[in-house]
Amino acid sequence: MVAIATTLASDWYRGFQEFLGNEPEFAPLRSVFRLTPEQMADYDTSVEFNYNAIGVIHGVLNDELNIMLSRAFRQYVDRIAPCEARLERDWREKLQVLDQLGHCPMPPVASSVIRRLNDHFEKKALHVMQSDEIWHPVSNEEALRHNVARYERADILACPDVLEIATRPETIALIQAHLGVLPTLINLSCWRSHAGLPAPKRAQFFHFDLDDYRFCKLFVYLSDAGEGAGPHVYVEGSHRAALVRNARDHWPEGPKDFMDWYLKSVRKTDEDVEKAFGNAGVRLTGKAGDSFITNTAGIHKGEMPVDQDRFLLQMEFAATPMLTELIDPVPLADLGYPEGLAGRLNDPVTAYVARLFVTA
Ligand SMILES: O=C(O)CCC(=O)C(=O)O
Repeated sequence: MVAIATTLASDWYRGFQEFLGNEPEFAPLRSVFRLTPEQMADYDTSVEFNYNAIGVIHGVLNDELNIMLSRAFRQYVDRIAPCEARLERDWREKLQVLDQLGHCPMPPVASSVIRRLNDHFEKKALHVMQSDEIWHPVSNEEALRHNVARYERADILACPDVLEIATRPETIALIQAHLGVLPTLINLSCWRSHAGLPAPKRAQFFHFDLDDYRFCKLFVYLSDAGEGAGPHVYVEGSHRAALVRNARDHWPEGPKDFMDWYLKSVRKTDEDVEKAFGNAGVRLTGKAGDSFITNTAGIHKGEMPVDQDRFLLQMEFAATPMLTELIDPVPLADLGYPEGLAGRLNDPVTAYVARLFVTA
């Protein structure tokens, strides 16, 4: 059932490995990407390799390596999915903010669309993670007893508004400019965070993600997310190696202690984050329909709601096809999307972006 998704990923990584082998400009990357194309073509081997390499590259805080890697991804993807960067003039300011701060506001989603999304998901089953680390369907009442309850990928994909929002040309152009490469949509998530629970869990603590070599997330609030409703909190600039190096060099207990804290304590306290970066993040409060992008390689959390539940849609884009779930793309015709969206998803550039989710 997952042969197509894994083949899509394996073919990409094998092709990238061959590309590196043939391009003298990228010879320095060969000591990092040291597998053969055949090894990269084995899905399990490439997953293990990539997760390890992503962590190592994040931890060495090396700008030159990151710049070269971005250039290599761009040149490789330009060959398999040629695409002119089409960032309109009035979006360039957004790009600067996103590059600099690690987050930027996006145009709000219309209230009629937010209503449709709410209506759609109200009829779908929520799932919670049980002690076996597997997501199980539960009643809405039971879901309220869990910090976070999410919807399944098939139910998310069934709502055309989700891919309509994810594949807007100006959004893709902005993300392409930020990541330095035409992105691949690697994840669609939709979840409710519940108020009134005793303690934060998982992503409700500060952390950074290691989801790919370069990646970012598009958020849409499907409910109001005011102060008591668990807004997204982001430490500005913490996606940049320079800021992390600066924090490392000023950490009172020394650079080694900082790196141990930064890399090894998966969930970070507000106090430690403030000690490292001089602040405990900006709180991205908003109304239903408000939308923003964050580069979650920077330090962030979804605060535990205190007095109001929060409902959120999130779409993740990455430089490489790092699968987040072993689920095959669905044939476009099976989804019954409106003609305009289906037409957009048939365009070769959008088809590349969304290929882990929909296929021709
Ligand atoms: O819920 C949020 O606002 C943050 C989610 C998060 O931490 C993540 O996507 O990595």
